[in-house]
Amino acid sequence: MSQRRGMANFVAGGIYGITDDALSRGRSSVEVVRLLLAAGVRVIQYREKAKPARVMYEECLAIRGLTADTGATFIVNDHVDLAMAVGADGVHVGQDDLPPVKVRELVGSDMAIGLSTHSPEQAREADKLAGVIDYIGVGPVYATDTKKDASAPVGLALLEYAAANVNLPYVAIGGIKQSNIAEVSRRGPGMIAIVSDIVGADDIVAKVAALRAAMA
Ligand code: 3NM
Repeated sequence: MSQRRGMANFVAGGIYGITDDALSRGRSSVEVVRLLLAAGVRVIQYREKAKPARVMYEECLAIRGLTADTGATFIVNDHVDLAMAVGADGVHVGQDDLPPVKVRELVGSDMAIGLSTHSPEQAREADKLAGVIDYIGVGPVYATDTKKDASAPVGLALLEYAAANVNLPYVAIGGIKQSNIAEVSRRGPGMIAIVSDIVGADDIVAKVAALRAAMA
């Protein structure tokens, strides 16, 4: 496990919470993060696709404050500049973003970097970047409407591939919810990332408790 900022909170079976304002039933992303922290979620990613940079900056500053107060890990999706500007613990990038080696040059040696992968080949290539990146995402496990350009679902097979072949910590993502989290957690991923089933819940704290109970 890398010693980079925030990686100590990457524990097996941990829930990795991700914001999405549009799915949050009128709650702001900052409010959603408050609820995630109240539920004991220790890794939080800010993921907003359609907001002005200044708005994202203000929200990320607030979230940085909340996560620092509770010792939770704060990761910013896509925006390397934003992650640096607010002192996030990490930045998460996709296959079509800047190459991870360039991201590492920009952010320096302390910040964690996550990289999304969508196939065994991508997971294998990403694993070779150990030392540059700190964890990979694997998915979408199931179909999802949350990510507009999501690849075809990879099913549980990519999780099984990662469990057997990937040395970096990995995070399962895509369409994971209360009804299927047990079969995901049985494949032994480090963390489980969820957007819509959590941020869209009436009671976010109760939802996180129910997800944990479903995994047990
Ligand atoms: N990344 P939900 S799938 C943000 O496959 C994201 O890399 C994916 O949202 C990937 O939990 C996805 O609502 C969306 O399905 C996850």
